[in-house]
Amino acid sequence: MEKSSFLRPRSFLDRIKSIFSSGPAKEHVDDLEEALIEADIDMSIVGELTDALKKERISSFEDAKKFLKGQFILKLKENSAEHPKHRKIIILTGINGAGKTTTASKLAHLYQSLGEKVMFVAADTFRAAAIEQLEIWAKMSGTDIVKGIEGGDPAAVVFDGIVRAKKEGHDVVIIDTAGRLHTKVNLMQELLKIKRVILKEFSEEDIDTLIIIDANTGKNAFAQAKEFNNTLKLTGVILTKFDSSAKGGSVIRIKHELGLPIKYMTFGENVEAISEFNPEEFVDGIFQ
Ligand SMILES: Nc1nc2c(ncn2[C@@H]2O[C@H](COP(=O)(O)OP(=O)(O)OP(=O)(O)O)[C@@H](O)[C@H]2O)c(=O)[nH]1
Ligand SMILES: [Mg+2]
Repeated sequence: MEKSSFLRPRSFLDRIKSIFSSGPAKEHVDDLEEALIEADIDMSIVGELTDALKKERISSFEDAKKFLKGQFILKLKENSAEHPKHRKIIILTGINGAGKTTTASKLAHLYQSLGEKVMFVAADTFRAAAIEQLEIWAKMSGTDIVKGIEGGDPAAVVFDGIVRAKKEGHDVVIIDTAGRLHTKVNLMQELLKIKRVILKEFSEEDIDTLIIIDANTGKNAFAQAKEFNNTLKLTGVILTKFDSSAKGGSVIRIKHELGLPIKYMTFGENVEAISEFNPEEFVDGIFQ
């Protein structure tokens, strides 16, 4: 997988530092643009930022850092006030190993602590271990679970789950799906089928379709979000593994270009290691 320069925050910062050590921003526009592009900032923002750096007559590294931090936070906060906590049905999607199943348990724990009745649907029928993984947590926490059999049709399991949730009055259904590459068309269509099945009983407004992205992913994070969004009309993103050394990726681009809210961040294997996404904390990580 590609690595972003956010993965090496020092190199991004070092570049900005060396640019400003040799004069004000207006003399180094090309270098600034290049540093921002390599940090995965999308082109539409890069022009805006370099123009502003020139106009504001920013000439020291400290001022540039402060300015860029403020701008990144602003971009991440754009239009994000009005999102509800969650909808009735949550589909967790994403590439292999991103943290979907772990996040399913964390979300269940979080919503249960708010007094909600939660149901899991173990729709990763690709791996028996995935069903067991969720079942262990379901047993421990007393969460209802609907599961299929290895090799079964995930959409059929989902249908069973939502019918039961409707009958038994669950507040939220958390659907764990098998990891898949965004480039595999047939596997992406399988997710669309899951969504269609849900639409037989619920409406689009009842469904949160989230992509789980490992926060250590670089440029590829944007490609993942874009493809999943094209197929599924995502409603948000969860970033995982904030506790590892690396930070970020194309998160600002995902937010700005695709307009997808970043809902939560996770920071450990413990079931409580989840919080609402915090733009300040995220940007601090980039500028560490
Ligand atoms: N350090 C850390 N590890 C995490 C976090 N979230 C998940 N993991 C670990 O990442 C690995 C993959 O997590 P899973 O939840 O199984 O990922 P998945 O997306 O369900 O994987 P597939 O079902 O195989 O696609 C596991 O070893 C998890 O313990 C996190 O926030 N921090
Ligand atoms: Mg899984």
